Amino acid sequence: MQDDLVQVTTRGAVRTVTLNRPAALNSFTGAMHAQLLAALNAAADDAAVRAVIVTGAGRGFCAGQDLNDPEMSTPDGSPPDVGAVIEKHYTPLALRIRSMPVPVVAAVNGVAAGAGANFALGCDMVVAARSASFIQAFSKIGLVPDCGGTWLLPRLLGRARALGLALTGDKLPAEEAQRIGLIWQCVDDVALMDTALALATRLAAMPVKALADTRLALDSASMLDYAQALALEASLQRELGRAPDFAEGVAAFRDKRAPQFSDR
Ligand code: T3D
Repeated sequence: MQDDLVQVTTRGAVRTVTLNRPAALNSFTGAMHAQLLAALNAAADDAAVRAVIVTGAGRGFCAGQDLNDPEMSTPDGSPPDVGAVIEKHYTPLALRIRSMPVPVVAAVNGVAAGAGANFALGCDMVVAARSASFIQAFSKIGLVPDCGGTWLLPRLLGRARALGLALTGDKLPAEEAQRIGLIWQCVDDVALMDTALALATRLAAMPVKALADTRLALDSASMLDYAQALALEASLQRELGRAPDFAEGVAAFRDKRAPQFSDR
Protein backbone atom coordinates (compact mmCIF):
# COMPACT_ATOMS: atom_id res chain seq x y z
CA MET A 1 0.00 0.00 0.00
CA GLN A 2 1.27 3.47 -0.87
CA ASP A 3 2.15 5.02 2.47
CA ASP A 4 2.06 8.75 1.74
CA LEU A 5 -1.56 9.27 0.78
CA VAL A 6 -1.86 11.33 3.94
CA GLN A 7 0.95 13.52 5.23
CA VAL A 8 1.25 14.36 8.90
CA THR A 9 3.19 17.26 10.40
CA THR A 10 3.22 18.79 13.86
CA ARG A 11 3.94 22.35 14.88
CA GLY A 12 3.72 23.01 18.61
CA ALA A 13 0.43 21.51 19.76
CA VAL A 14 -1.11 21.59 16.27
CA ARG A 15 -1.21 18.44 14.12
CA THR A 16 -1.73 19.01 10.39
CA VAL A 17 -3.13 16.16 8.31
CA THR A 18 -2.82 16.69 4.55
CA LEU A 19 -4.68 14.60 1.95
CA ASN A 20 -2.07 13.75 -0.64
CA ARG A 21 -3.45 12.53 -3.96
CA PRO A 22 -3.20 15.85 -5.78
CA ALA A 23 -3.36 14.36 -9.31
CA ALA A 24 -6.94 13.19 -8.55
CA LEU A 25 -7.82 16.27 -6.45
CA ASN A 26 -7.29 14.20 -3.28
CA SER A 27 -10.39 12.10 -3.97
CA PHE A 28 -10.95 9.29 -1.47
CA THR A 29 -9.71 5.78 -2.16
CA GLY A 30 -10.02 2.94 0.34
CA ALA A 31 -6.28 3.22 0.98
CA MET A 32 -6.44 6.97 1.62
CA HIS A 33 -9.41 6.50 3.95
CA ALA A 34 -7.41 3.99 6.00
CA GLN A 35 -4.45 6.36 6.32
CA LEU A 36 -6.67 9.33 7.12
CA LEU A 37 -8.52 7.49 9.88
CA ALA A 38 -5.23 6.23 11.31
CA ALA A 39 -3.82 9.77 11.31
CA LEU A 40 -6.90 11.18 13.04
CA ASN A 41 -6.91 8.37 15.60
CA ALA A 42 -3.22 9.00 16.30
CA ALA A 43 -3.92 12.71 16.81
CA ALA A 44 -6.81 11.90 19.13
CA ASP A 45 -4.61 9.55 21.18
CA ASP A 46 -1.64 11.92 21.46
CA ALA A 47 -1.93 14.06 24.60
CA ALA A 48 0.50 16.60 23.12
CA VAL A 49 -1.91 17.37 20.25
CA ARG A 50 -4.43 20.08 21.20
CA ALA A 51 -5.79 21.04 17.75
CA VAL A 52 -5.87 19.47 14.29
CA ILE A 53 -5.86 21.01 10.81
CA VAL A 54 -7.03 19.03 7.80
CA THR A 55 -6.12 20.27 4.34
CA GLY A 56 -5.28 19.05 0.85
CA ALA A 57 -2.14 18.97 -1.27
CA GLY A 58 -2.14 20.69 -4.65
CA ARG A 59 -4.98 22.69 -6.17
CA GLY A 60 -7.90 20.77 -4.65
CA PHE A 61 -9.06 20.01 -1.12
CA CYS A 62 -10.91 16.78 -1.90
CA ALA A 63 -13.14 15.73 -4.82
CA GLY A 64 -15.08 13.15 -2.77
CA GLN A 65 -15.11 9.48 -3.63
CA ASP A 66 -12.52 8.46 -6.25
CA LEU A 67 -14.86 7.26 -8.96
CA ASN A 68 -12.06 5.10 -10.42
CA ASP A 69 -11.22 3.30 -7.17
CA PRO A 70 -11.45 -0.52 -7.40
CA GLU A 71 -13.99 -0.41 -4.55
CA MET A 72 -16.35 1.23 -7.05
CA SER A 73 -16.40 -1.81 -9.32
CA THR A 74 -17.18 -5.50 -8.95
CA PRO A 75 -15.50 -8.50 -10.63
CA ASP A 76 -18.64 -9.41 -12.59
CA GLY A 77 -19.52 -5.85 -13.56
CA SER A 78 -22.64 -5.74 -11.37
CA PRO A 79 -23.37 -2.47 -9.49
CA PRO A 80 -21.15 -1.87 -6.45
CA ASP A 81 -22.63 -1.86 -2.95
CA VAL A 82 -22.30 1.88 -2.38
CA GLY A 83 -23.98 1.57 1.01
CA ALA A 84 -21.20 -0.78 2.10
CA VAL A 85 -18.57 1.76 0.98
CA ILE A 86 -20.34 4.44 3.01
CA GLU A 87 -20.54 2.24 6.10
CA LYS A 88 -16.94 1.09 5.75
CA HIS A 89 -15.33 4.49 5.16
CA TYR A 90 -17.51 7.60 5.33
CA THR A 91 -19.54 6.89 8.46
CA PRO A 92 -16.41 6.17 10.57
CA LEU A 93 -14.73 9.29 9.14
CA ALA A 94 -17.68 11.58 9.90
CA LEU A 95 -18.05 10.14 13.41
CA ARG A 96 -14.29 10.40 14.04
CA ILE A 97 -14.22 14.10 13.15
CA ARG A 98 -17.28 14.80 15.29
CA SER A 99 -15.82 13.01 18.32
CA MET A 100 -12.26 14.34 18.23
CA PRO A 101 -11.17 15.37 21.75
CA VAL A 102 -9.64 18.54 20.30
CA PRO A 103 -10.89 21.17 17.83
CA VAL A 104 -10.53 20.40 14.13
CA VAL A 105 -9.98 23.21 11.60
CA ALA A 106 -10.51 22.51 7.89
CA ALA A 107 -8.19 24.59 5.70
CA VAL A 108 -9.94 24.26 2.34
CA ASN A 109 -7.30 25.07 -0.25
CA GLY A 110 -9.34 24.35 -3.39
CA VAL A 111 -12.43 22.60 -4.64
CA ALA A 112 -14.27 20.46 -2.05
CA ALA A 113 -16.78 18.25 -3.84
CA GLY A 114 -19.15 15.47 -2.77
CA ALA A 115 -18.00 13.76 0.40
CA GLY A 116 -14.94 16.04 0.29
CA ALA A 117 -17.20 19.03 0.88
CA ASN A 118 -19.05 17.37 3.74
CA PHE A 119 -15.82 16.08 5.30
CA ALA A 120 -14.72 19.74 5.51
CA LEU A 121 -18.10 21.01 6.71
CA GLY A 122 -18.13 18.43 9.49
CA CYS A 123 -15.02 20.00 10.99
CA ASP A 124 -15.38 22.51 13.83
CA MET A 125 -14.24 25.59 11.93
CA VAL A 126 -13.76 25.91 8.18
CA VAL A 127 -11.34 28.43 6.68
CA ALA A 128 -11.26 28.48 2.89
CA ALA A 129 -9.04 30.04 0.27
CA ARG A 130 -10.81 32.59 -1.93
CA SER A 131 -10.27 30.32 -4.96
CA ALA A 132 -11.87 27.34 -3.19
CA SER A 133 -15.43 26.17 -3.72
CA PHE A 134 -17.96 23.71 -2.30
CA ILE A 135 -19.98 21.37 -4.53
CA GLN A 136 -22.68 18.92 -3.46
CA ALA A 137 -21.78 16.83 -6.50
CA PHE A 138 -23.90 13.82 -5.53
CA SER A 139 -27.04 14.70 -7.50
CA LYS A 140 -25.00 14.77 -10.71
CA ILE A 141 -24.19 11.07 -10.37
CA GLY A 142 -27.49 9.89 -8.94
CA LEU A 143 -26.66 9.84 -5.22
CA VAL A 144 -27.75 11.76 -2.13
CA PRO A 145 -25.38 13.87 0.00
CA ASP A 146 -23.38 11.68 2.38
CA CYS A 147 -20.56 11.97 4.92
CA GLY A 148 -23.07 13.81 7.13
CA GLY A 149 -24.27 16.24 4.46
CA THR A 150 -27.99 15.64 4.96
CA TRP A 151 -27.59 16.44 8.66
CA LEU A 152 -25.12 19.29 8.36
CA LEU A 153 -26.45 21.32 5.45
CA PRO A 154 -29.96 22.16 6.72
CA ARG A 155 -28.53 22.97 10.15
CA LEU A 156 -25.89 25.27 8.69
CA LEU A 157 -28.02 26.91 6.00
CA GLY A 158 -31.71 26.20 6.52
CA ARG A 159 -33.79 23.92 4.29
CA ALA A 160 -34.14 26.18 1.26
CA ARG A 161 -30.45 26.76 0.66
CA ALA A 162 -29.44 23.24 1.72
CA LEU A 163 -31.88 21.66 -0.67
CA GLY A 164 -31.02 24.10 -3.46
CA LEU A 165 -27.32 23.29 -3.24
CA ALA A 166 -27.96 19.54 -2.94
CA LEU A 167 -30.42 19.37 -5.83
CA THR A 168 -28.49 21.52 -8.30
CA GLY A 169 -24.97 20.40 -7.41
CA ASP A 170 -23.95 23.97 -8.23
CA LYS A 171 -20.50 25.22 -7.30
CA LEU A 172 -20.57 27.56 -4.27
CA PRO A 173 -17.53 29.88 -4.20
CA ALA A 174 -15.80 30.26 -0.83
CA GLU A 175 -16.68 33.94 -0.52
CA GLU A 176 -20.38 33.14 -0.93
CA ALA A 177 -20.01 30.18 1.47
CA GLN A 178 -18.80 32.60 4.13
CA ARG A 179 -21.52 35.14 3.34
CA ILE A 180 -24.32 32.60 3.85
CA GLY A 181 -22.79 31.11 6.99
CA LEU A 182 -21.65 27.76 5.60
CA ILE A 183 -18.05 28.34 6.69
CA TRP A 184 -16.22 30.44 9.25
CA GLN A 185 -13.91 32.47 7.02
CA CYS A 186 -12.73 33.02 3.46
CA VAL A 187 -9.21 34.41 3.08
CA ASP A 188 -6.80 35.20 0.28
CA ASP A 189 -5.16 32.04 -1.05
CA VAL A 190 -1.68 33.03 0.14
CA ALA A 191 -2.99 33.59 3.68
CA LEU A 192 -4.82 30.26 4.04
CA MET A 193 -2.33 28.12 5.92
CA ASP A 194 -1.06 30.94 8.13
CA THR A 195 -4.65 31.80 9.04
CA ALA A 196 -5.53 28.17 9.76
CA LEU A 197 -2.39 27.67 11.83
CA ALA A 198 -2.98 30.85 13.83
CA LEU A 199 -6.56 29.78 14.51
CA ALA A 200 -5.59 26.23 15.47
CA THR A 201 -2.76 27.51 17.68
CA ARG A 202 -5.18 29.86 19.42
CA LEU A 203 -7.68 27.03 19.99
CA ALA A 204 -4.90 24.73 21.20
CA ALA A 205 -4.07 27.18 23.99
CA MET A 206 -7.68 27.18 25.18
CA PRO A 207 -9.38 24.61 27.46
CA VAL A 208 -9.86 22.04 24.68
CA LYS A 209 -11.96 19.65 26.78
CA ALA A 210 -14.49 22.46 27.19
CA LEU A 211 -14.28 23.21 23.46
CA ALA A 212 -15.02 19.57 22.56
CA ASP A 213 -17.92 19.56 25.05
CA THR A 214 -19.20 22.79 23.48
CA ARG A 215 -19.33 21.02 20.12
CA LEU A 216 -21.16 18.12 21.78
CA ALA A 217 -23.65 20.44 23.48
CA LEU A 218 -24.46 22.42 20.33
CA ASP A 219 -24.83 19.32 18.17
CA SER A 220 -26.96 17.58 20.79
CA ALA A 221 -29.14 20.64 21.43
CA SER A 222 -30.43 20.59 17.87
CA MET A 223 -32.10 17.28 18.70
CA LEU A 224 -33.27 18.15 22.23
CA ASP A 225 -36.12 20.24 23.56
CA TYR A 226 -35.30 23.33 25.63
CA ALA A 227 -35.53 21.60 29.00
CA GLN A 228 -33.35 18.72 27.81
CA ALA A 229 -30.74 21.16 26.45
CA LEU A 230 -30.69 22.96 29.81
CA ALA A 231 -30.22 19.62 31.55
CA LEU A 232 -27.31 18.73 29.26
CA GLU A 233 -25.69 22.12 29.93
CA ALA A 234 -25.96 21.51 33.68
CA SER A 235 -24.49 18.03 33.34
CA LEU A 236 -21.52 19.21 31.27
CA GLN A 237 -20.90 22.18 33.57
CA ARG A 238 -20.96 19.84 36.57
CA GLU A 239 -18.22 17.71 35.04
CA LEU A 240 -16.15 20.62 33.70
CA GLY A 241 -16.53 22.55 36.94
CA ARG A 242 -14.69 19.77 38.77
CA ALA A 243 -11.85 19.66 36.23
CA PRO A 244 -8.45 21.38 36.62
CA ASP A 245 -8.98 23.67 33.59
CA PHE A 246 -11.88 25.48 35.28
CA ALA A 247 -9.83 26.00 38.45
CA GLU A 248 -6.93 27.24 36.34
CA GLY A 249 -9.13 29.59 34.29
CA VAL A 250 -10.64 31.17 37.38
CA ALA A 251 -7.26 31.38 39.18
CA ALA A 252 -5.64 33.00 36.13
CA PHE A 253 -8.47 35.52 35.91
CA ARG A 254 -8.10 36.43 39.58
CA ASP A 255 -4.29 36.58 39.33
CA LYS A 256 -4.49 38.65 36.12
CA ARG A 257 -2.19 36.22 34.28
CA ALA A 258 -2.47 34.02 31.18
CA PRO A 259 -3.99 30.60 31.96
CA GLN A 260 -2.15 27.34 31.26
CA PHE A 261 -4.78 24.79 30.33
CA SER A 262 -3.94 21.08 30.28
CA ASP A 263 -7.18 19.05 30.32
CA ARG A 264 -8.05 17.07 27.26
O1 T3D B 1 -18.94 4.59 -3.35
C1 T3D B 1 -19.42 5.74 -3.47
O2 T3D B 1 -19.48 6.37 -4.52
C2 T3D B 1 -19.99 6.37 -2.27
C3 T3D B 1 -19.39 7.61 -1.93
C4 T3D B 1 -19.84 8.75 -2.44
C5 T3D B 1 -19.28 10.01 -1.97
C6 T3D B 1 -19.00 11.01 -3.03
O3 T3D B 1 -18.14 11.81 -2.80
S1 T3D B 1 -19.90 10.99 -4.47
C7 T3D B 1 -19.20 12.37 -5.36
C8 T3D B 1 -17.95 12.01 -6.08
N1 T3D B 1 -17.28 13.17 -6.62
C9 T3D B 1 -17.65 13.75 -7.73
O4 T3D B 1 -18.61 13.37 -8.39
C10 T3D B 1 -16.79 14.91 -8.20
C11 T3D B 1 -16.13 14.56 -9.51
N2 T3D B 1 -15.21 15.62 -9.92
C12 T3D B 1 -15.63 16.75 -10.48
O5 T3D B 1 -16.79 17.00 -10.69
C13 T3D B 1 -14.55 17.71 -10.89
O6 T3D B 1 -13.32 17.02 -10.96
C14 T3D B 1 -14.40 18.90 -9.92
C15 T3D B 1 -15.62 19.82 -10.05
C16 T3D B 1 -14.26 18.44 -8.47
C17 T3D B 1 -13.13 19.71 -10.29
O7 T3D B 1 -13.18 20.03 -11.66
P1 T3D B 1 -11.84 20.56 -12.37
O8 T3D B 1 -12.23 20.92 -13.76
O9 T3D B 1 -11.22 21.59 -11.52
O10 T3D B 1 -10.82 19.33 -12.37
P2 T3D B 1 -10.87 18.01 -13.27
O11 T3D B 1 -10.11 18.24 -14.51
O12 T3D B 1 -12.27 17.52 -13.41
O13 T3D B 1 -10.11 16.96 -12.32
C18 T3D B 1 -8.68 16.94 -12.25
C19 T3D B 1 -8.27 15.49 -12.20
O14 T3D B 1 -8.82 14.90 -11.02
C20 T3D B 1 -8.83 14.70 -13.37
O15 T3D B 1 -7.89 13.70 -13.67
P3 T3D B 1 -7.06 13.74 -15.08
O16 T3D B 1 -8.09 13.79 -16.16
O17 T3D B 1 -6.26 15.04 -14.98
O18 T3D B 1 -6.24 12.49 -15.05
C21 T3D B 1 -10.06 14.07 -12.79
O19 T3D B 1 -10.43 12.89 -13.44
C22 T3D B 1 -9.60 13.78 -11.38
N3 T3D B 1 -10.74 13.68 -10.48
C23 T3D B 1 -11.52 14.67 -10.03
N4 T3D B 1 -12.45 14.20 -9.24
C24 T3D B 1 -12.30 12.88 -9.20
C25 T3D B 1 -11.21 12.54 -9.97
N5 T3D B 1 -10.81 11.27 -10.16
C26 T3D B 1 -11.53 10.31 -9.51
N6 T3D B 1 -12.58 10.58 -8.75
C27 T3D B 1 -13.00 11.84 -8.55
N7 T3D B 1 -14.05 12.08 -7.73
